Amino acid sequence: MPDTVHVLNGPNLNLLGTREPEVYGRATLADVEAACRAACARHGVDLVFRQTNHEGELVTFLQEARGSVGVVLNAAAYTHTSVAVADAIKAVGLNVVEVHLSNVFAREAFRHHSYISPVARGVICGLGIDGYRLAIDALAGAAGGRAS
Ligand code: CA2
Repeated sequence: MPDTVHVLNGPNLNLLGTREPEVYGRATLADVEAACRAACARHGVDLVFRQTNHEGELVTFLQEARGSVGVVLNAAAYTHTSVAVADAIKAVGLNVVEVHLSNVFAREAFRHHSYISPVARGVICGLGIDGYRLAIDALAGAAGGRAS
């Protein structure tokens, strides 16, 4: 069975490309998925791509990623609020790369704190949709692989 990368997206990211293009760009979530699918194909790994507006469902998605190569996680606003998501990352013991489209450190102060960063393998922010591809390269590439 081929290795799998999970790309998990949090609340409101289903609206990408419809509002605030100056902050989040013009790509839709379908465009993000296509870029992730192409990156995974280059590495010969399968992709599970999901989005949810519900905190508990994001926790379930993380639990369901057990056994995978790793998770690319844009938890959106739950990044800044959710102990439950951070606990799930610790509990599953997965390689998680935290991704944000925007540079959260150039924005409001409440976006500067992340519950996820301390339990993530790495963090990418401010590079738009390219951040997802770079995270997949890190997780699935020869150098990243199953590093813990
Ligand atoms: O920059 C990112 O990727 C964020 O994770 C996006 C979150 C935000 O709460 C984080 O601080 C940074 C918000 C996602 C909402 O997406 C929208 C898309 C289109 C229109 C409005 C919101």
